[in-house]
Amino acid sequence: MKILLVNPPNCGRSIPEERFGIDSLKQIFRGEPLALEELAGNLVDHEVRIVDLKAAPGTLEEALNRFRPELVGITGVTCEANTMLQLAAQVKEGCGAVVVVGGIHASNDPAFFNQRSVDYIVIGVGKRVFARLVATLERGQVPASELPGVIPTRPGNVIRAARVENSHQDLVEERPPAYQLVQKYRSHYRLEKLGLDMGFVVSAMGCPHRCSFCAIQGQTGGRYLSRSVESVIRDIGLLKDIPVIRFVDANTFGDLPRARALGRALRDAALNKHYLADIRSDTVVRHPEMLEEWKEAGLRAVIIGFEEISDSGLAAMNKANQVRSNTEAIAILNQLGITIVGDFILSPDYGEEDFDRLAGYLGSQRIDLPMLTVMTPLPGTPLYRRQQGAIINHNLDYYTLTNAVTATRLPEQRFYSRYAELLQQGHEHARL
Ligand code: B12
Ligand code: SF4
Repeated sequence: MKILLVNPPNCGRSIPEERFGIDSLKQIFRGEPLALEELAGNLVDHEVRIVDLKAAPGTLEEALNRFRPELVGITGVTCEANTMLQLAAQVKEGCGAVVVVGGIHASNDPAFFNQRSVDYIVIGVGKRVFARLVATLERGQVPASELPGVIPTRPGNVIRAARVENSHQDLVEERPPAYQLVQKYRSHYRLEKLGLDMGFVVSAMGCPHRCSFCAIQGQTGGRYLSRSVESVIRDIGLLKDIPVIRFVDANTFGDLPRARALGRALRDAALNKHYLADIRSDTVVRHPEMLEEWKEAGLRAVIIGFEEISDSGLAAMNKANQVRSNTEAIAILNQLGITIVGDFILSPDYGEEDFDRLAGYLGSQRIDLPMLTVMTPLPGTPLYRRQQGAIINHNLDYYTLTNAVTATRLPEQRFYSRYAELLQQGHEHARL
């Protein structure tokens, strides 16, 4: 079958820019579409292409005309969901191919895609089931609803998403991502700050924790699935001379024995690369020796969700962590010389004093690259269920985590000015 996999363009919108002319909060992100490469890696008997509209905006039409795909798969996060539907409509109009959507938004809010332009919604880790769906379609059968994680759309009717709990087999780790399919876009996947090429590798999916704002639970149906050390090393090898590898896992260290073994294997393999990985602060505090080994292996930077600077704030998010462990982790990582990318979540409820407190905390700690987002009730999360009634902006284009979609306590312009100021201060001496 001829299959085209589509990565949407950067399409998030920015309230501070549109209403108040503050353009420093609008962010453009880039990196390879690993979800699509993973899916393609398991479609061995088919002709598969990837079009990356983040790297080459406006090229879908040309790809449809040239390739005439029979099936098109579209990925995307929540702020891309509206655009995914537009792309689906463009596909239907352009070539009438079967349209399948998947990814983090589809997994958390499948009903959103119950539209005429979409034929199937895939939820959870789609790698195995997508190949089965394609095979079923190729045989000309109407895919039975028994394919776990595949929902045929029924526009105008309520669709029911059965709970999917993915297993290790869904990772199909014996089949590597088809990295070669994005070769022509490679020069776009750079770590701008360092001017170095960066490649993505997935070593685990899901997360064992349950933070109320986090959409990751929908990725695997709540399970934490880690891949074998051998398959991870193999994928890094496939990225050949790319010097920086970003593990795109929500939590690379969720299974300690595996994480330890992976660190040692990376060290022994001496691949001469730098690694970026996500870790929780409590893991750093409990296992500094493991971080030391990872540092030897090439760990350059960690991404940590510190989120809040009070224990009550962390508890309200069900973060199951404490400020003390955040601060201790920062000290340990500073001492080891591992760069810290630190995520913090500002509440729309922030007053002047809250901005002052956060500015004070950031000023007192050495966090190399603070990432500041605004608390956003993402569809499908426990936070969304709690705050649904308080949402004032339902347009998903704004769900980029840099807009307040519930009312701000401060006047909006003041909120965004202080947010922009904090970000500017944080990024003044940023390094990676
Ligand atoms: C790498 C990454 C990016 C890359 C994506 C590269 C690309 N696609 O071009 C870049 C840097 C561009 C990016 C950007 C953003 N990101 Co981002 N990103 C990630 C990250 C770290 C990993 C994603 C990944 O590659 N996973 C590995 C792949 C293999 O897993 P996967 O994507 O889930 O795909 C599997 C399944 O979902 C399924 N699947 C996926 N797509 C499809 C499609 C079909 C047809 C099928 C059948 C199946 C299927 O099969 C895949 C293989 O198993 C995640 C966090 C995480 N750990 O997941 C955040 C994450 C996805 N990003 C997030 C966000 C919010 C953003 C941004 C808005 C910026 C921000 N504030 O962080 C922007 C959005 C871009 C824009 N402005 O339009 C959120 C999304 C939450 C949500 N519900 O929207 C996440 C979950 C992180 C978080 N903070 O919670 N991101
Ligand atoms: S925020 Fe981090 S620790 Fe919490 S559930 Fe999401 S991935 Fe896991």
